[in-house]
Amino acid sequence: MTPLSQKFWDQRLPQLEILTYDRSCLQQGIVHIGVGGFHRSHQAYYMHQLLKQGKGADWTICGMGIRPEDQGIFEALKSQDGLYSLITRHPDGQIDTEIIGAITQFIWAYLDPENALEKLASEHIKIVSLTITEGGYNFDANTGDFDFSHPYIQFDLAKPEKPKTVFGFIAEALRRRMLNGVRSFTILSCDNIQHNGTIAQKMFFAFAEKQDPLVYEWMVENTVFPNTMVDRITPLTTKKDTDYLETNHSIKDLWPVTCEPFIQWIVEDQFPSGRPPLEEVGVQFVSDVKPYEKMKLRLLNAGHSVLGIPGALFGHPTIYACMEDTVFVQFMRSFMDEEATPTLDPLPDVDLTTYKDSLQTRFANPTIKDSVDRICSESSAKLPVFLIETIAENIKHKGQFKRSALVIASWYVYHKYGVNEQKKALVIMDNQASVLKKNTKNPIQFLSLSSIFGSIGSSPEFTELYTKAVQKLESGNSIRELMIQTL
Ligand code: CS2
Repeated sequence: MTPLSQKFWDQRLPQLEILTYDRSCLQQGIVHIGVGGFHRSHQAYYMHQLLKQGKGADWTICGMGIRPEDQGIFEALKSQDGLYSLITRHPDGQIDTEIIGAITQFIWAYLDPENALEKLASEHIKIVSLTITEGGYNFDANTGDFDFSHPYIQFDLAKPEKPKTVFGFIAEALRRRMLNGVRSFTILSCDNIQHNGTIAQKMFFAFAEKQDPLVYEWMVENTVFPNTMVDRITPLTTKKDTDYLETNHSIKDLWPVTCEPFIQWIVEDQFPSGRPPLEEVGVQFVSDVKPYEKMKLRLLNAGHSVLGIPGALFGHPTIYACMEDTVFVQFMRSFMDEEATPTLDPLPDVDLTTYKDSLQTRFANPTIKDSVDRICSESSAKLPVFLIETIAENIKHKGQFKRSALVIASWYVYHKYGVNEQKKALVIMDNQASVLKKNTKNPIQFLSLSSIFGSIGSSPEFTELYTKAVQKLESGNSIRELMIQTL
């Protein structure tokens, strides 16, 4: 068994694709904060494709982790010289395995903040990209404002030189760049948030304005935040993946990534300090990404939640299992057709029926066992983006919301009882889990969490459907039966 490392790369094992570029000649031009599975299956994969074409040598990625939880990825990438295996699973069973070389360093900023700041302040870094999750932007979904109350934010405001949060790191790095006469980097949000660049801009500006008005003014003049739409289904890595590599390729990889074959990245082309020529490998650069983002968030991501939350309650372990169940498929499709689609903006080059069909095919990929636990995780940050806005618009325009009301009802029951219909404990991973649980004394109290639900709780039509659904679930009806009734 060969542990994955640069030495391994140099051996160019015959059963893997021949590696065509010399990593010793590469420079870094990007810092990516939040190196999880998704970054590694998506942005780093695109960069790797570019490097294979002999392009983008100045644009490799320095990964960065800010949280204590980033220790695992730090240790894995450190011992593997930044390399990892990407296992792409096709619906027909074909599996492609590739060793990705685009991440050339990883800094665990939590352990070594000064090293991280030096890197971020370096003139070579032209882009700082982010996958810090929907919750990472630290805004109140109800007011849309930056939340200054978090103790780490307070710490960073008071002690700029030793930051703990992404806001503190970026502001301090930009302060150093400003003082040293180095151009700003572009901040590229790659999270599933509508107007992710615009939201990032608002949040980073709000923090900087409070911390250092000079930096804030400089950022307003110099720092650009393009919006992006990112897409590739990337389940959590399991033992099956590490075992697969060991058995089939004799590779010992501490943290490989597995994903579907589909990949898409649409980006607004605003990079005053330059960017890699990613159009060469299929990235689409457009002037306005917002309609694409909205389509993806309200169909793909919402589709996942619409399957995943009822699926968890029913006892389906994966999105694939939900797609094997025709009731779930019909429920999701009618949600997409009747509730989500009417809220979308026209996209001249996209046929929505084809897009929705393709989502169904992707969700039904039998080789991608995407767990409903992953989909349900952090729903308190996801639902405001994926679903609540759709509900709010349908309330306003007298559209349909009966399926969404059932999803919210199942989410209430999910938090209140913490077990599925077989009384098996649910795996609840949510930053807000205790707050949500505390607010399950009755269904109306749950909706009063306005930072999640906005004002949908003030609609009598919505609350009636939702509370009736909760009552039915609490009196022993199966979620699946209730789904059938909405079709
Ligand atoms: C998922 C996404 O987080 C979720 O609930 O919907 O991670 C989804 O798989 C990706 O956005 C696909 O691009």
